[in-house]
Amino acid sequence: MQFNKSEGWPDPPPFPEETSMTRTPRRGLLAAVAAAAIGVMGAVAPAAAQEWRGWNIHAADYPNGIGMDAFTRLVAERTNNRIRMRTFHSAQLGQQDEAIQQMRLGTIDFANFNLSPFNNLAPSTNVVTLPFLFRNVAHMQAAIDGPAGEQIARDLEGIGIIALAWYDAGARSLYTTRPVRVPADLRGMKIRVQTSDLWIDLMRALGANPTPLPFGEVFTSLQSGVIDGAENNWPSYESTRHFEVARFYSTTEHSNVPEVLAVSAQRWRRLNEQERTILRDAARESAAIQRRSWAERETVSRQRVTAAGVTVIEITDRTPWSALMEPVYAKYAADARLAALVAQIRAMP
Ligand code: GTR
Repeated sequence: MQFNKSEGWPDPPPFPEETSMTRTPRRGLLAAVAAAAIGVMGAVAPAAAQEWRGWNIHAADYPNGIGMDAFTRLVAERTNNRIRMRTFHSAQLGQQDEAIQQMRLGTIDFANFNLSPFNNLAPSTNVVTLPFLFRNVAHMQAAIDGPAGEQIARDLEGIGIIALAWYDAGARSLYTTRPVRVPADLRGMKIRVQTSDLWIDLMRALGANPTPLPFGEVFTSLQSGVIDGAENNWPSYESTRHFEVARFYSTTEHSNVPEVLAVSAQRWRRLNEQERTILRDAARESAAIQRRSWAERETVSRQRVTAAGVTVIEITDRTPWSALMEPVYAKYAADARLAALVAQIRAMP
């Protein structure tokens, strides 16, 4: 079953276009007229209602968008529309690194982020990015819902971001314009990575030339030959149509880095305990929805790209790949705290 608005999620309440940052006197007047009209219609719109702006890199029908829409709907319902959130899907508010900065400044109020773009800002996020650390999805979920999540939430709070729940992002694999079966095939190939030192070192350790680029530039960079490949999970490979320009997908499954649903500390500080509980509960419930939707979408995306003629290169023996990762562990899990966390994750049943 797909979780989408047409099957169970009613439309959210109308959301005024302006925010305190964009409002002009004329638009302010229009807003006042609209608010008065709502009042006349008897809808509950208390004067102190807050309007929050949310960032999502993916399209609305991607599992993360479905999770975020569930989150905002639950919060609106449970606060009687006092906290009204609008998610700007498809990176309308900018690319990931800018969005992180905006969230720290409080001009974006909530967002779903992959944890890799935090690698250089929040040290413990490096641990869950580490290659070949998790045995499977259940192992990753146990770590992020447990000890890894606790430390990452603390580190993120230190940079002004409050983690509420963790979303799935599956396993990331390589996709390229030429077949890649063994690490030696990557020699001389320019592979896009997220903006993170760990990712640069990881790709270098595999023998490729790492090229950090925003997600939104990958398609044209593949098309124009600026890069020879990238790496991501099935749903991102499919939804971005990268599969049309990089026709080989090698199932390296080298990283299972999860994602966070988070709120700006600037907003969080001004919430009371009851509101915080509402947000935390809604976020956790949205994560359950996102994870179910994720599992379904992985299968669907794989089917779609296979039907479109992509060559899937099954990597059954990952030892030659993981054997090259020692320098990455030596550099990014060297610190005592992070090394202890890696050991704790490895020891998990
Ligand atoms: C996706 C992830 C995005 C973004 C993207 C990327 O899997 O959901 O948030 O991090 O990968 O590679 O930039």
